[in-house]
Amino acid sequence: MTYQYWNPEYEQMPRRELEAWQLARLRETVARSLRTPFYQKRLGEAGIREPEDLRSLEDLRRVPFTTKQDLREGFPYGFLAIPREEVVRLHASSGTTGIPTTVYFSRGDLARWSGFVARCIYGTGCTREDVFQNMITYGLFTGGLGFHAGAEEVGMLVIPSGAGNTTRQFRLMRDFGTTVVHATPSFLLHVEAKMREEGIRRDALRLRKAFAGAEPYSEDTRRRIEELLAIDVYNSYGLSEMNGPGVAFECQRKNGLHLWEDGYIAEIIDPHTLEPVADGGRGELVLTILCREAAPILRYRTRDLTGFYPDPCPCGRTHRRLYRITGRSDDMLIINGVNVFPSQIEEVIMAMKEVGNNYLIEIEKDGVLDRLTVKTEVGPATFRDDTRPLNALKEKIRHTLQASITINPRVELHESGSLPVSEGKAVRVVDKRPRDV
Ligand code: DLL
Repeated sequence: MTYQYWNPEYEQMPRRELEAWQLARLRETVARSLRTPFYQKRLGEAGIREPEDLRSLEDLRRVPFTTKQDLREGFPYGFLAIPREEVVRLHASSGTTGIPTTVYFSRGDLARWSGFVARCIYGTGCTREDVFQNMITYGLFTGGLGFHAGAEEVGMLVIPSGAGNTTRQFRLMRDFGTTVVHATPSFLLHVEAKMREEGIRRDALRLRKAFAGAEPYSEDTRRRIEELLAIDVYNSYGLSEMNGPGVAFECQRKNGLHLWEDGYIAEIIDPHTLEPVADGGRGELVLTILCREAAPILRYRTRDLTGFYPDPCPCGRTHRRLYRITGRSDDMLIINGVNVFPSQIEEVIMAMKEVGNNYLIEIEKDGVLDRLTVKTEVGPATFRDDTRPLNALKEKIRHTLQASITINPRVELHESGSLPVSEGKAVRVVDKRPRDV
Protein backbone atom coordinates (compact mmCIF):
# COMPACT_ATOMS: atom_id res chain seq x y z
CA MET A 1 0.00 0.00 0.00
CA THR A 2 1.32 3.47 -0.79
CA TYR A 3 0.32 6.14 1.67
CA GLN A 4 -0.52 9.77 1.01
CA TYR A 5 0.62 12.46 3.45
CA TRP A 6 -0.74 15.99 3.34
CA ASN A 7 1.97 17.41 5.66
CA PRO A 8 4.69 14.72 5.53
CA GLU A 9 7.08 16.81 7.61
CA TYR A 10 4.59 16.98 10.49
CA GLU A 11 2.84 13.63 10.06
CA GLN A 12 6.13 11.74 10.19
CA MET A 13 7.93 14.00 12.65
CA PRO A 14 10.20 11.96 14.99
CA ARG A 15 8.65 11.75 18.48
CA ARG A 16 11.37 13.80 20.17
CA GLU A 17 10.92 16.63 17.74
CA LEU A 18 7.16 16.35 18.07
CA GLU A 19 7.44 16.68 21.86
CA ALA A 20 9.72 19.71 21.56
CA TRP A 21 7.17 21.25 19.19
CA GLN A 22 4.40 20.51 21.70
CA LEU A 23 6.26 22.17 24.57
CA ALA A 24 6.92 25.31 22.52
CA ARG A 25 3.25 25.52 21.40
CA LEU A 26 2.07 24.75 24.93
CA ARG A 27 3.99 27.72 26.32
CA GLU A 28 2.50 29.99 23.65
CA THR A 29 -0.94 28.66 24.51
CA VAL A 30 -0.42 29.23 28.22
CA ALA A 31 0.81 32.77 27.51
CA ARG A 32 -2.43 33.46 25.63
CA SER A 33 -4.59 31.72 28.24
CA LEU A 34 -3.20 34.04 30.89
CA ARG A 35 -4.97 36.87 29.08
CA THR A 36 -8.39 35.37 29.91
CA PRO A 37 -9.83 36.07 33.37
CA PHE A 38 -10.73 32.39 33.77
CA TYR A 39 -7.21 31.01 33.27
CA GLN A 40 -5.52 33.91 34.99
CA LYS A 41 -7.32 32.82 38.14
CA ARG A 42 -7.09 29.06 37.57
CA LEU A 43 -3.46 29.02 36.59
CA GLY A 44 -2.59 31.57 39.27
CA GLU A 45 -4.08 29.27 41.92
CA ALA A 46 -1.86 26.48 40.60
CA GLY A 47 1.21 28.74 40.85
CA ILE A 48 1.54 29.26 37.09
CA ARG A 49 2.06 32.94 36.32
CA GLU A 50 4.10 32.79 33.16
CA PRO A 51 4.65 30.24 30.39
CA GLU A 52 8.20 29.44 31.57
CA ASP A 53 6.68 28.03 34.76
CA LEU A 54 6.03 24.94 32.62
CA ARG A 55 9.51 23.54 32.24
CA SER A 56 8.57 20.24 30.59
CA LEU A 57 5.50 18.55 29.12
CA GLU A 58 5.10 16.70 32.44
CA ASP A 59 4.48 20.08 34.10
CA LEU A 60 1.18 20.25 32.22
CA ARG A 61 -0.14 18.07 35.04
CA ARG A 62 0.07 21.09 37.33
CA VAL A 63 -2.65 22.76 35.26
CA PRO A 64 -6.17 22.12 36.62
CA PHE A 65 -8.70 20.41 34.32
CA THR A 66 -11.25 22.45 32.36
CA THR A 67 -14.80 21.07 32.19
CA LYS A 68 -17.87 21.74 30.07
CA GLN A 69 -19.34 23.44 33.14
CA ASP A 70 -16.39 25.87 33.23
CA LEU A 71 -16.98 26.75 29.58
CA ARG A 72 -20.65 27.35 30.28
CA GLU A 73 -19.84 29.61 33.19
CA GLY A 74 -17.56 31.62 30.91
CA PHE A 75 -20.35 32.08 28.36
CA PRO A 76 -20.32 34.04 26.11
CA TYR A 77 -16.85 35.66 25.89
CA GLY A 78 -15.06 34.57 29.07
CA PHE A 79 -12.52 32.39 27.22
CA LEU A 80 -11.52 34.90 24.55
CA ALA A 81 -7.76 35.45 24.46
CA ILE A 82 -7.65 37.89 21.55
CA PRO A 83 -9.55 41.15 20.90
CA ARG A 84 -13.16 40.51 19.80
CA GLU A 85 -12.48 42.30 16.49
CA GLU A 86 -9.94 39.61 15.53
CA VAL A 87 -12.49 36.81 15.91
CA VAL A 88 -14.01 35.87 12.55
CA ARG A 89 -16.19 32.86 13.39
CA LEU A 90 -17.90 31.08 16.25
CA HIS A 91 -19.28 27.56 16.53
CA ALA A 92 -21.28 25.89 19.27
CA SER A 93 -21.63 22.31 20.44
CA SER A 94 -24.72 20.50 19.29
CA GLY A 95 -26.23 21.03 22.73
CA THR A 96 -28.64 18.09 22.91
CA THR A 97 -28.72 18.90 26.62
CA GLY A 98 -28.08 22.12 28.53
CA ILE A 99 -26.52 25.40 27.43
CA PRO A 100 -24.32 25.06 24.34
CA THR A 101 -20.60 25.67 24.67
CA THR A 102 -19.17 28.17 22.21
CA VAL A 103 -15.73 28.35 20.62
CA TYR A 104 -14.10 31.15 18.64
CA PHE A 105 -11.71 31.31 15.72
CA SER A 106 -9.34 33.91 14.33
CA ARG A 107 -8.49 33.85 10.62
CA GLY A 108 -5.30 31.95 11.43
CA ASP A 109 -7.26 29.45 13.56
CA LEU A 110 -9.58 28.68 10.64
CA ALA A 111 -6.59 28.13 8.34
CA ARG A 112 -4.96 25.77 10.85
CA TRP A 113 -8.24 23.90 11.39
CA SER A 114 -8.89 23.32 7.69
CA GLY A 115 -5.27 22.19 7.37
CA PHE A 116 -5.90 19.44 9.93
CA VAL A 117 -9.14 18.36 8.23
CA ALA A 118 -7.40 18.34 4.82
CA ARG A 119 -4.72 16.12 6.36
CA CYS A 120 -7.40 13.68 7.53
CA ILE A 121 -9.19 13.58 4.18
CA TYR A 122 -6.04 13.28 2.05
CA GLY A 123 -4.72 10.52 4.32
CA THR A 124 -7.61 8.27 3.27
CA GLY A 125 -6.47 8.43 -0.36
CA CYS A 126 -8.76 11.23 -1.59
CA THR A 127 -7.50 13.69 -4.19
CA ARG A 128 -8.75 16.62 -6.25
CA GLU A 129 -10.28 14.06 -8.61
CA ASP A 130 -12.93 13.33 -5.97
CA VAL A 131 -16.45 14.71 -5.73
CA PHE A 132 -17.35 15.18 -2.09
CA GLN A 133 -20.93 15.39 -0.81
CA ASN A 134 -21.07 16.79 2.71
CA MET A 135 -24.28 15.20 4.05
CA ILE A 136 -23.97 16.63 7.54
CA THR A 137 -25.54 19.60 9.33
CA TYR A 138 -24.09 23.01 8.46
CA GLY A 139 -24.49 25.97 10.82
CA LEU A 140 -23.33 26.17 14.41
CA PHE A 141 -22.41 22.47 14.34
CA THR A 142 -18.74 22.11 13.37
CA GLY A 143 -19.19 19.07 11.11
CA GLY A 144 -20.54 20.97 8.10
CA LEU A 145 -18.23 23.95 7.68
CA GLY A 146 -15.27 22.08 9.20
CA PHE A 147 -15.26 19.34 6.56
CA HIS A 148 -16.29 21.77 3.86
CA ALA A 149 -13.16 23.89 4.30
CA GLY A 150 -10.85 20.87 4.62
CA ALA A 151 -12.24 19.24 1.47
CA GLU A 152 -11.85 22.47 -0.51
CA GLU A 153 -8.27 22.71 0.67
CA VAL A 154 -7.61 19.23 -0.73
CA GLY A 155 -9.13 20.52 -3.95
CA MET A 156 -12.10 18.17 -4.11
CA LEU A 157 -15.30 19.36 -5.73
CA VAL A 158 -17.49 20.02 -2.67
CA ILE A 159 -21.28 19.65 -2.74
CA PRO A 160 -22.60 21.34 0.43
CA SER A 161 -25.76 19.24 0.52
CA GLY A 162 -26.20 19.29 4.30
CA ALA A 163 -28.07 16.55 6.16
CA GLY A 164 -31.51 15.12 5.44
CA ASN A 165 -33.62 14.83 2.28
CA THR A 166 -32.37 11.49 0.99
CA THR A 167 -34.14 11.79 -2.38
CA ARG A 168 -32.25 14.98 -3.13
CA GLN A 169 -29.02 13.41 -1.86
CA PHE A 170 -29.42 10.55 -4.37
CA ARG A 171 -30.10 12.98 -7.17
CA LEU A 172 -26.95 14.96 -6.36
CA MET A 173 -24.92 11.76 -6.15
CA ARG A 174 -26.11 10.67 -9.58
CA ASP A 175 -25.94 14.06 -11.29
CA PHE A 176 -22.43 14.93 -10.17
CA GLY A 177 -20.86 11.48 -9.74
CA THR A 178 -20.21 11.79 -6.00
CA THR A 179 -17.30 9.58 -4.93
CA VAL A 180 -17.02 10.47 -1.22
CA VAL A 181 -19.64 11.33 1.39
CA HIS A 182 -19.53 12.56 4.97
CA ALA A 183 -22.33 11.82 7.45
CA THR A 184 -23.10 10.44 10.86
CA PRO A 185 -23.05 6.63 10.83
CA SER A 186 -26.78 6.57 11.64
CA PHE A 187 -27.58 8.76 8.64
CA LEU A 188 -25.46 6.51 6.41
CA LEU A 189 -27.53 3.52 7.53
CA HIS A 190 -30.69 5.48 6.84
CA VAL A 191 -29.44 6.46 3.37
CA GLU A 192 -28.73 2.83 2.57
CA ALA A 193 -32.20 1.70 3.67
CA LYS A 194 -33.80 4.47 1.58
CA MET A 195 -31.73 3.48 -1.42
CA ARG A 196 -33.17 0.01 -1.29
CA GLU A 197 -36.66 1.37 -0.75
CA GLU A 198 -36.41 3.68 -3.74
CA GLY A 199 -34.86 0.97 -5.89
CA ILE A 200 -31.63 2.87 -6.49
CA ARG A 201 -29.02 0.50 -7.80
CA ARG A 202 -25.61 0.66 -6.20
CA ASP A 203 -23.85 0.52 -9.56
CA ALA A 204 -25.70 3.67 -10.69
CA LEU A 205 -23.50 5.55 -8.19
CA ARG A 206 -19.74 6.17 -8.17
CA LEU A 207 -19.50 6.16 -4.39
CA ARG A 208 -16.31 4.68 -2.92
CA LYS A 209 -15.70 6.22 0.49
CA ALA A 210 -17.48 7.68 3.49
CA PHE A 211 -16.27 9.58 6.53
CA ALA A 212 -18.42 8.75 9.54
CA GLY A 213 -18.26 10.32 12.96
CA ALA A 214 -19.80 12.73 15.48
CA GLU A 215 -21.37 9.85 17.41
CA PRO A 216 -20.17 6.52 18.74
CA TYR A 217 -20.59 3.39 16.62
CA SER A 218 -19.22 -0.10 16.72
CA GLU A 219 -16.84 -1.93 14.41
CA ASP A 220 -19.82 -4.10 13.37
CA THR A 221 -21.74 -1.00 12.30
CA ARG A 222 -18.77 0.15 10.23
CA ARG A 223 -18.55 -3.25 8.54
CA ARG A 224 -22.26 -3.29 7.93
CA ILE A 225 -22.19 0.11 6.17
CA GLU A 226 -19.13 -0.93 4.18
CA GLU A 227 -20.76 -4.16 2.99
CA LEU A 228 -24.17 -2.69 2.23
CA LEU A 229 -22.81 0.26 0.26
CA ALA A 230 -19.63 -1.45 -1.02
CA ILE A 231 -17.45 1.46 0.17
CA ASP A 232 -14.64 2.15 2.66
CA VAL A 233 -15.80 3.85 5.85
CA TYR A 234 -13.30 5.92 7.87
CA ASN A 235 -13.88 6.82 11.49
CA SER A 236 -13.62 10.53 12.26
CA TYR A 237 -13.36 11.94 15.78
CA GLY A 238 -13.56 15.46 17.08
CA LEU A 239 -15.44 17.80 19.39
CA SER A 240 -16.36 21.45 19.14
CA GLU A 241 -14.33 22.46 22.18
CA MET A 242 -11.25 21.24 20.24
CA ASN A 243 -12.39 22.92 16.94
CA GLY A 244 -14.65 20.09 15.74
CA PRO A 245 -13.70 17.36 13.26
CA GLY A 246 -10.00 17.01 12.44
CA VAL A 247 -8.79 15.98 15.90
CA ALA A 248 -8.29 12.27 15.13
CA PHE A 249 -8.94 10.25 11.99
CA GLU A 250 -8.25 6.84 10.53
CA CYS A 251 -5.63 6.41 7.83
CA GLN A 252 -5.87 3.87 5.00
CA ARG A 253 -5.15 1.03 7.47
CA LYS A 254 -8.51 1.76 9.14
CA ASN A 255 -7.10 0.62 12.43
CA GLY A 256 -7.23 3.33 15.08
CA LEU A 257 -7.64 7.10 14.94
CA HIS A 258 -4.39 9.08 14.52
CA LEU A 259 -4.60 11.96 16.97
CA TRP A 260 -2.75 14.98 15.56
CA GLU A 261 -0.24 15.59 18.29
CA ASP A 262 1.21 18.72 16.67
CA GLY A 263 -2.21 20.32 17.32
CA TYR A 264 -3.26 18.63 20.56
CA ILE A 265 -1.73 17.19 23.71
CA ALA A 266 -3.61 14.09 24.80
CA GLU A 267 -3.74 12.43 28.21
CA ILE A 268 -5.73 9.42 29.39
CA ILE A 269 -6.99 9.66 32.97
CA ASP A 270 -9.03 7.52 35.29
CA PRO A 271 -12.36 9.40 35.39
CA HIS A 272 -12.84 8.58 39.08
CA THR A 273 -9.43 9.25 40.58
CA LEU A 274 -8.42 11.75 37.84
CA GLU A 275 -4.95 10.17 37.91
CA PRO A 276 -3.13 9.28 34.67
CA VAL A 277 -3.76 5.77 33.42
CA ALA A 278 -0.69 3.59 32.83
CA ASP A 279 0.56 3.38 29.21
CA GLY A 280 -1.77 1.35 27.03
CA GLY A 281 -4.65 1.55 29.53
CA ARG A 282 -8.12 2.88 28.83
CA GLY A 283 -9.80 5.82 30.46
CA GLU A 284 -11.06 9.32 29.75
CA LEU A 285 -9.40 11.41 27.08
CA VAL A 286 -8.17 14.84 28.19
CA LEU A 287 -7.11 17.28 25.48
CA THR A 288 -5.19 20.54 25.32
CA ILE A 289 -5.53 22.48 22.09
CA LEU A 290 -2.27 23.93 20.70
CA CYS A 291 -3.57 25.24 17.38
CA ARG A 292 -6.12 27.88 18.38
CA GLU A 293 -5.26 31.39 19.51
CA ALA A 294 -8.76 32.87 19.90
CA ALA A 295 -10.01 30.52 22.62
CA PRO A 296 -7.34 28.31 24.19
CA ILE A 297 -8.59 25.43 26.32
CA LEU A 298 -6.22 23.55 28.60
CA ARG A 299 -6.69 19.96 29.82
CA TYR A 300 -10.29 19.65 28.68
CA ARG A 301 -12.14 16.65 30.11
CA THR A 302 -13.76 15.22 26.97
CA ARG A 303 -15.63 12.48 28.87
CA ASP A 304 -14.85 10.20 25.94
CA LEU A 305 -13.56 6.77 26.89
CA THR A 306 -10.66 5.43 24.88
CA GLY A 307 -6.94 4.69 25.06
CA PHE A 308 -3.85 4.60 22.86
CA TYR A 309 -2.68 1.68 20.74
CA PRO A 310 0.68 0.62 22.17
CA ASP A 311 2.42 0.22 18.81
CA PRO A 312 3.16 2.63 15.95
CA CYS A 313 1.04 2.41 12.78
CA PRO A 314 2.60 0.77 9.71
CA CYS A 315 1.48 3.82 7.69
CA GLY A 316 4.56 5.68 8.95
CA ARG A 317 2.78 8.43 10.85
CA THR A 318 4.34 9.05 14.23
CA HIS A 319 1.15 10.39 15.83
CA ARG A 320 -0.38 7.89 18.22
CA ARG A 321 -3.68 6.13 17.46
CA LEU A 322 -6.78 6.17 19.66
CA TYR A 323 -9.07 3.19 20.01
CA ARG A 324 -12.61 3.64 18.76
CA ILE A 325 -14.53 5.63 21.41
CA THR A 326 -16.54 3.11 23.40
CA GLY A 327 -18.71 5.53 25.33
CA ARG A 328 -18.52 8.49 27.64
CA SER A 329 -17.71 8.64 31.30
CA ASP A 330 -21.09 10.32 31.64
CA ASP A 331 -23.48 8.36 29.37
CA MET A 332 -23.32 5.25 31.41
CA LEU A 333 -26.75 3.93 32.30
CA ILE A 334 -27.39 2.38 35.68
CA ILE A 335 -30.23 -0.08 35.39
CA ASN A 336 -31.26 -1.79 38.59
CA GLY A 337 -27.78 -1.11 39.87
CA VAL A 338 -26.02 -2.56 36.84
CA ASN A 339 -23.82 -0.29 34.70
CA VAL A 340 -24.55 -0.47 31.00
CA PHE A 341 -23.12 1.39 28.05
CA PRO A 342 -25.44 1.87 25.08
CA SER A 343 -22.53 0.78 22.87
CA GLN A 344 -22.63 -2.68 24.49
CA ILE A 345 -26.23 -3.08 23.39
CA GLU A 346 -25.45 -1.82 19.89
CA GLU A 347 -22.59 -4.26 19.58
CA VAL A 348 -24.89 -7.21 20.29
CA ILE A 349 -27.73 -6.22 17.98
CA MET A 350 -25.67 -4.90 15.09
CA ALA A 351 -23.74 -8.17 14.95
CA MET A 352 -27.02 -9.96 14.04
CA LYS A 353 -27.66 -10.10 10.31
CA GLU A 354 -31.46 -10.24 10.71
CA VAL A 355 -31.63 -6.95 12.60
CA GLY A 356 -32.27 -3.72 10.66
CA ASN A 357 -30.42 -0.42 10.83
CA ASN A 358 -32.30 1.44 13.52
CA TYR A 359 -32.75 0.76 17.21
CA LEU A 360 -33.87 2.48 20.40
CA ILE A 361 -33.10 1.84 24.07
CA GLU A 362 -35.82 2.78 26.54
CA ILE A 363 -35.57 2.75 30.30
CA GLU A 364 -38.61 3.26 32.48
CA LYS A 365 -39.93 2.45 35.92
CA ASP A 366 -41.93 -0.73 36.39
CA GLY A 367 -43.03 -0.44 40.02
CA VAL A 368 -39.86 0.14 41.96
CA LEU A 369 -37.63 -1.55 39.44
CA ASP A 370 -36.13 -0.22 36.24
CA ARG A 371 -37.21 -1.81 33.01
CA LEU A 372 -35.03 -1.88 29.92
CA THR A 373 -36.69 -2.21 26.53
CA VAL A 374 -34.64 -2.64 23.39
CA LYS A 375 -36.55 -1.86 20.20
CA THR A 376 -35.02 -2.90 16.92
CA GLU A 377 -36.11 -2.90 13.33
CA VAL A 378 -36.21 -6.08 11.28
CA GLY A 379 -36.37 -6.48 7.53
CA PRO A 380 -39.55 -7.52 5.65
CA ALA A 381 -38.16 -11.05 5.22
CA THR A 382 -38.72 -11.71 8.94
CA PHE A 383 -42.10 -9.93 9.14
CA ARG A 384 -44.46 -12.54 7.73
CA ASP A 385 -47.76 -14.08 8.78
CA ASP A 386 -45.94 -16.86 10.52
CA THR A 387 -44.81 -15.29 13.82
CA ARG A 388 -42.49 -18.14 14.76
CA PRO A 389 -39.32 -16.68 13.16
CA LEU A 390 -40.10 -13.35 14.84
CA ASN A 391 -40.48 -14.92 18.24
CA ALA A 392 -37.31 -16.92 17.76
CA LEU A 393 -35.37 -13.78 16.81
CA LYS A 394 -36.78 -11.87 19.78
CA GLU A 395 -35.67 -14.65 22.09
CA LYS A 396 -32.22 -14.76 20.50
CA ILE A 397 -31.73 -11.00 20.97
CA ARG A 398 -32.99 -11.14 24.55
CA HIS A 399 -30.75 -14.06 25.42
CA THR A 400 -27.61 -12.60 23.80
CA LEU A 401 -28.18 -9.21 25.40
CA GLN A 402 -28.67 -10.78 28.80
CA ALA A 403 -25.41 -12.68 28.42
CA SER A 404 -23.60 -9.44 27.55
CA ILE A 405 -25.08 -6.88 29.94
CA THR A 406 -26.43 -9.22 32.65
CA ILE A 407 -29.84 -7.53 32.50
CA ASN A 408 -32.89 -9.26 31.10
CA PRO A 409 -34.35 -6.77 28.64
CA ARG A 410 -37.73 -6.64 26.94
CA VAL A 411 -37.25 -6.87 23.20
CA GLU A 412 -39.62 -5.34 20.66
CA LEU A 413 -39.30 -5.89 16.95
CA HIS A 414 -40.57 -3.20 14.61
CA GLU A 415 -41.01 -3.06 10.88
CA SER A 416 -38.21 -1.49 8.90
CA GLY A 417 -38.59 2.30 8.81
CA SER A 418 -41.03 2.54 11.72
CA LEU A 419 -38.68 3.71 14.49
CA PRO A 420 -37.95 7.45 14.52
CA VAL A 421 -34.85 8.50 12.54
CA SER A 422 -32.90 11.63 13.11
CA GLU A 423 -30.96 13.45 10.43
CA GLY A 424 -28.23 14.53 12.78
CA LYS A 425 -27.02 12.68 15.80
CA ALA A 426 -29.28 9.76 16.54
CA VAL A 427 -31.13 9.74 19.84
CA ARG A 428 -30.69 6.11 20.83
CA VAL A 429 -31.49 6.22 24.52
CA VAL A 430 -34.77 7.39 26.00
CA ASP A 431 -34.60 7.44 29.76
CA LYS A 432 -38.15 7.87 31.08
CA ARG A 433 -37.31 7.37 34.74
CA PRO A 434 -38.22 10.26 37.01
CA ARG A 435 -35.10 12.11 38.13
CA ASP A 436 -34.24 12.58 41.80
CA VAL A 437 -34.19 16.25 42.56
O1 DLL B 1 -19.43 15.95 16.82
C1 DLL B 1 -17.55 17.13 15.88
C2 DLL B 1 -17.53 16.21 14.71
C3 DLL B 1 -18.21 16.51 13.56
C4 DLL B 1 -16.79 15.02 14.75
C5 DLL B 1 -18.19 15.65 12.48
C6 DLL B 1 -16.74 14.17 13.68
C7 DLL B 1 -17.45 14.48 12.54
P1 DLL B 1 -19.68 17.87 19.15
O2 DLL B 1 -21.03 18.12 18.62
O3 DLL B 1 -19.08 18.83 20.09
O4 DLL B 1 -18.64 17.78 17.95
O5 DLL B 1 -19.69 16.43 19.82
C8 DLL B 1 -18.49 15.88 20.30
O6 DLL B 1 -19.30 13.63 19.92
O7 DLL B 1 -17.03 14.31 22.61
C9 DLL B 1 -17.86 12.39 21.33
O8 DLL B 1 -18.57 12.05 22.51
C10 DLL B 1 -18.79 12.31 20.12
N1 DLL B 1 -18.04 11.88 18.93
C11 DLL B 1 -17.56 12.62 17.93
N2 DLL B 1 -16.95 11.83 17.00
C12 DLL B 1 -17.04 10.56 17.46
C13 DLL B 1 -16.61 9.29 16.96
C14 DLL B 1 -18.64 16.87 16.89
N3 DLL B 1 -15.97 9.12 15.80
C15 DLL B 1 -18.74 14.52 20.90
N4 DLL B 1 -16.87 8.20 17.74
C16 DLL B 1 -17.46 13.85 21.34
C17 DLL B 1 -17.50 8.33 18.91
C18 DLL B 1 -17.72 10.60 18.69
N5 DLL B 1 -17.95 9.48 19.41
